[in-house]
Amino acid sequence: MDTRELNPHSKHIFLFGRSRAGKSTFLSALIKHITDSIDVCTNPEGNLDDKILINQWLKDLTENKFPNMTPSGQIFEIEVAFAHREKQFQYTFIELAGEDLQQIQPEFGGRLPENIENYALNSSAFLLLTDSSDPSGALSDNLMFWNFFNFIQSQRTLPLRAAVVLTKWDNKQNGETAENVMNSHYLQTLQWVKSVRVIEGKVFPFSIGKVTNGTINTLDYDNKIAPIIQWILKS
Ligand SMILES: Nc1nc2c(ncn2[C@@H]2O[C@H](COP(=O)(O)OP(=O)(O)OP(=O)(O)O)[C@@H](O)[C@H]2O)c(=O)[nH]1
Ligand SMILES: [Mg+2]
Repeated sequence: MDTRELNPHSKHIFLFGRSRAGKSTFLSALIKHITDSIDVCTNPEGNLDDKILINQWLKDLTENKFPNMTPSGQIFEIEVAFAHREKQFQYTFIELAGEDLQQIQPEFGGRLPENIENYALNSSAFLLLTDSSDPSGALSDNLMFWNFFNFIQSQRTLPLRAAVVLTKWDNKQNGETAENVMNSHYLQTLQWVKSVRVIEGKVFPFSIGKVTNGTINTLDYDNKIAPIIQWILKS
């Protein structure tokens, strides 16, 4: 894995979740939303691989395509700098393969690769993504989040900013609530997110839009992304 210095002028946002949780899809929608609705969006200091990835994501979205699976062993820094209501913001979203993040689980070694640890320990906020349409995977995600919290907590004493993103929400029945899903399948995660060790812990449902047979039929994510961006802007 590459080793890069963390940009000290940018707040790092760490995305955590297993393979196919929907991390890249979520992040591509977030970047597209910022590009479309906020004054300027650039990635001034990102390297070429990061820029190629962002451009590919934006192209995929305009063609209603899902992003490719993130290659294992690479760290992408998705840098966005923008002005919003006359204030300047700069964020670096850390985009990783679920395969690498899963190493936190005891059966995969029980530790994140060292340079991923470095990003995790220096991030300002954490987004924990889980596939809300997969109850059988929820149990292991709940455990994986628990292991991740324990790792962060063992290294940092201050409370952290963390939120859960329930992805693929389009598969849910009308009337289903994020609270119900958390209470049914992610009890420890919910307790942790709502505890005093987490600042402004939230649970956000998210979907890219209407998906039929694995293909994006209609993009419809802006109203789900907007409150998440508001939450990020406070970090
Ligand atoms: N129905 C539905 N399916 C989704 C949605 N987002 C992602 N998917 C499906 O989930 C798959 C995985 O999504 P990714 O965003 O690539 O997942 P990831 O967490 O980045 O996975 P890795 O790169 O392997 O870590 C996609 O290829 C889609 O098939 C969504 O909002 N709704
Ligand atoms: Mg990915």
